[in-house]
Amino acid sequence: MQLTTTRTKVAIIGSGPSGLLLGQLLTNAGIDNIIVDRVDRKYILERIRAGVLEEGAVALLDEAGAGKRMHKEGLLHDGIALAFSGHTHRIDLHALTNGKRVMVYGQTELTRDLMDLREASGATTIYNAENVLPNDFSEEKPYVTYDKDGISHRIDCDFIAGCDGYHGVCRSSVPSHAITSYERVYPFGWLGILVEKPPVSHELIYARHQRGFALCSMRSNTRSRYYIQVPLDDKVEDWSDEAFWRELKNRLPEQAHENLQTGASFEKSIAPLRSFVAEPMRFGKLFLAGDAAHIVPPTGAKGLNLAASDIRYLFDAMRDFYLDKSDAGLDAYSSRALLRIWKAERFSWWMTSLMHVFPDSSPFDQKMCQAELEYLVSSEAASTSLAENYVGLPY
Ligand code: RFL
Ligand code: PHB
Repeated sequence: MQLTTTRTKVAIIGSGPSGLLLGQLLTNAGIDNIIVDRVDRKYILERIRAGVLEEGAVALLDEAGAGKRMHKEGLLHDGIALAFSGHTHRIDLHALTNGKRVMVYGQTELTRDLMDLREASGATTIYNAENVLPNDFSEEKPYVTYDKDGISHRIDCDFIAGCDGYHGVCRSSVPSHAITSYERVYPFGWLGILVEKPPVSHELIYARHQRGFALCSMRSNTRSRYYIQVPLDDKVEDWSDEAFWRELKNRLPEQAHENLQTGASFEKSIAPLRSFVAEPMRFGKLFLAGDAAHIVPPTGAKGLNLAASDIRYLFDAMRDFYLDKSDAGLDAYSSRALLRIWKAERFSWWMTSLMHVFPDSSPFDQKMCQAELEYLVSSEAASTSLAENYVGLPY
């Protein structure tokens, strides 16, 4: 097979939010980089995922120059609601955190903005690359290889950024003795739908009911995103729209029913829930970031936000290396990132444990959840703890 060789400073594997954000920040700083992804732009933009951004993620997108449409079309939220025992309780995020809020803006839109910006800046992205592999990252001269259109390609680089998600090739290329994984798999998944109807409420509702968890979210004032907890072996095909709406209604307090506008869904999927962390996040010249290094269950809305904080640390470290000839940020990257990651893992695990019904939970366990929820909404200290985690811990 024919072979081509190119050179760049940073080879980025993965064109999701982590890879695109890092690429844009590097490009803006004059540090050249190439992004390689195994699928194409259209495929990436069809993955419906996150919806809630912390202020730190919003600031980073602004710094990258990708915030214009987000500020125009995104929705700023000052609170969330917790629903249980037939009632809804508002958590005033804004008041409890000295004025912080979250931005509701779909991951799909944010990814599109970053892709458009990259295209406009002329930086290289290779889509539909096959057999992508990080090589020699424990040596001085790492490189990435891939095949495309019958030609083998090699990218020589200074660093490889592994931004290729949970199922990517970077983490699995690390020898098993050099990496430690921590994992919890939850015994349920989330069935999510998108529907072209106004949201049931102008703020998100997280509901715990004896039949299971439900979440009312949105993408805009006219497009809603709803989720319900389902058993792991349920199939999307088993869930008609009618069955979904019936089950969602069952799990929401009655006062929410009259505002719930139902209709035909245009996307429906089931996501499993998992907590996962791989340590460390640096292996010589290879740096893992985002879902490649860690997964949280979506209950705390932290996955994309953690990807953003990893990129904050990694970009700063690479900029200091190239512009100030300092290794300090690169050396500290893994431990700095993991400190924040574990706190978000704890919050996401706690929210998930509190809001879901576990198949093996005893009547005692159920009472504990009930008591904790009552405490959460009646104690300012407890509500503040939830609020400061939800809006995002400092970077
Ligand atoms: P991604 O988005 O998975 O992108 C990885 C990219 O790498 C490519 N890739 C490869 N490329 C080359 N060679 C290979 N061998 C490759 N293997 C993979 C893939 O094609 C892809 O383009 O990881 P990234 O960039 O780290 O971004 C992480 C976020 O996508 C993720 O954390 C969030 O979506 C999680 N998440 C949420 N996060 C939030 O902060 N707030 C939320 O409200 C929220 N809700 C959610 C979520 C995730 C969900 N699902 C389905 C997992 C709701 C759901 C339902
Ligand atoms: C979403 O809108 O997709 C969403 C919002 C909040 C979450 C998880 C997902 O906690």
